[in-house]
Amino acid sequence: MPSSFKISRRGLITGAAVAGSGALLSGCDAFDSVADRSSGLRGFLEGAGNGLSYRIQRALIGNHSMAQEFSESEIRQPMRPNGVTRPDDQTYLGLAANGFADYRLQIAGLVEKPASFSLSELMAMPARTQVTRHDCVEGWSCIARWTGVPLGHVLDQAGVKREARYAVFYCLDTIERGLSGEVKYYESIDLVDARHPQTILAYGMNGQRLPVENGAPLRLRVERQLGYKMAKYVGRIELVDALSPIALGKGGYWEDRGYEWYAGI
Ligand SMILES: Nc1nc2c(c(=O)[nH]1)N[C@H]1C(S)=C(S)[C@@H](COP(=O)(O)O)O[C@H]1N2
Ligand SMILES: [Mo]
Repeated sequence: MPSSFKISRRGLITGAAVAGSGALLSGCDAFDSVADRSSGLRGFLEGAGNGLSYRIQRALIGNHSMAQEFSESEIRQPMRPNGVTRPDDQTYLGLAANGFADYRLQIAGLVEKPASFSLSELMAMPARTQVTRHDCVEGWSCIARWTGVPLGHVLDQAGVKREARYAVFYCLDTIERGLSGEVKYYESIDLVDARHPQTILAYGMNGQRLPVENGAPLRLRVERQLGYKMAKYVGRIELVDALSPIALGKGGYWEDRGYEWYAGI
């Protein structure tokens, strides 16, 4: 991604977020070499059109390759929060005030039976813990230990219809307040990534409840892609057959502002 793009993105982020990210930048390392965005393969992939990049990556890494996992000793703490870190939405604040006891994750769209799950129901489902590296497009990485329920398991509870191709994540936080109104964060992945064994809805981080900064009560981990794909504060997951009808049509808040939809690492 050209550096001019990074600058334009920083320009889009409003005051507090910029101040916060600057202050915390030293808490995490720059990209590890494997994720170096200027590396030959990486640059080649990013230079390609988005659809082409997606197909090449799928061909190169396959549908089932695993993201690298690390040992506990490699955890760099604290996990650096980024983007929205303290949602001020009334609905969210109400849920947070009550320790998310009234939170329910909604599963809707192209499913056999729309469903909703409380946090304790999600925590009672099969759990997976993984120590993985989070790479933000801004050029820093963190390693943290994530615990959650495999997304595939949750989707199976609702029964995904055959025609569904993508899972869209609607978040509880407002990322943008502008002249054209308020925008809550949203993201999407395809069902290959949704059913990948390392794709989890995380409620735990580094052995604790997921902090508000990092997306409490529930955030997506999709380990083969960049940080902006990993929706925090997930309130609703909708199964769809196309992304074009959603918001500005590119499948995510940052994608609608120029980022690639398939943000493979
Ligand atoms: N709901 C929501 N999810 C989000 C964001 C956000 O602002 N709101 N920022 C994204 C970006 S750019 C990154 S790098 C990661 C940051 O996750 P962290 O705060 O746990 O470091 O969350 C991603 N998911
Ligand atoms: Mo990011």
